[in-house]
Amino acid sequence: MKRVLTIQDISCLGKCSVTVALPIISAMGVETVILPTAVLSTHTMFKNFTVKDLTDQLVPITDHWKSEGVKFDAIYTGYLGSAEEIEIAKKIFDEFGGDDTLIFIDPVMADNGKLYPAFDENYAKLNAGLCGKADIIVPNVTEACFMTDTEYKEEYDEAYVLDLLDKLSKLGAKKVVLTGIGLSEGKTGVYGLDTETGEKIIYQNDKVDAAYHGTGDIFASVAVGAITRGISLNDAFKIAADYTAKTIEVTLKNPAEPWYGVDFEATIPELVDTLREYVK
Ligand code: PXL
Repeated sequence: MKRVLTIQDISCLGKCSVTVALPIISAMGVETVILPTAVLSTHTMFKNFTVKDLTDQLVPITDHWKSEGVKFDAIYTGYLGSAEEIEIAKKIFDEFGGDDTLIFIDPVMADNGKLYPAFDENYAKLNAGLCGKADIIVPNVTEACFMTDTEYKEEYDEAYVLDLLDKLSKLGAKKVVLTGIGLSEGKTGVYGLDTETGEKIIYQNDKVDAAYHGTGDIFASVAVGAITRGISLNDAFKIAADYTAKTIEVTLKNPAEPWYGVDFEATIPELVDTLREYVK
């Protein structure tokens, strides 16, 4: 069985980061090892959330794994809590990475033109440095703008997307994939570039008109699970985009719709069925 390490926070309530990555990647038939960067009472969109930073635990935990000779097929990072944790993540890539280990970075720090409460512009620059060590990065437009000193635009054309991809490529990642890109009215999806071959990765599906927390983490987790199962990048991002859209749709139909996250638990069986079509 393939094994993924995911490095991100535990938000106890709020369905994001580890509480999404662990069930989804496991359901996709991939062992999921977690390295929690912090424990929060909820994600940071709630008021008065508590935080216990776990920076001082990361090195002892990974040193123990090292002594056990543990290897990972992929390392997937999401929400990291501090500048120091970004530096430690780089060291973990150096220690556990290599030709057989995919480094997948979702530089979670911002959305809708704004940084999340815990972060500043310096953090964004450090995240840009981290992305330089990745095989695949999946920023949204806001994160891409903060990492490349580009003006954020709510409405844009394809030239703007290509310019962002060009600037992201210069950070050093091998594949740069922008998420939440709508190339026409009512659509959303991914627009990516393989910086080595120049090949594009484009997928558009119907935009469901709702914004929920944690959907980026669901998208990234499915993509990581699919790629680790040997599915091509184009198919992996299609599966991830379709699953995320379907899950938002199902959540919207739930009369007791939780506003803090989506009902991915209800759609996991469909994800597993979809996977069977691709992995025999
Ligand atoms: O879904 C991204 C995310 C992860 N972890 C925490 C967050 C957020 C987004 O706000 O606050 C703690």
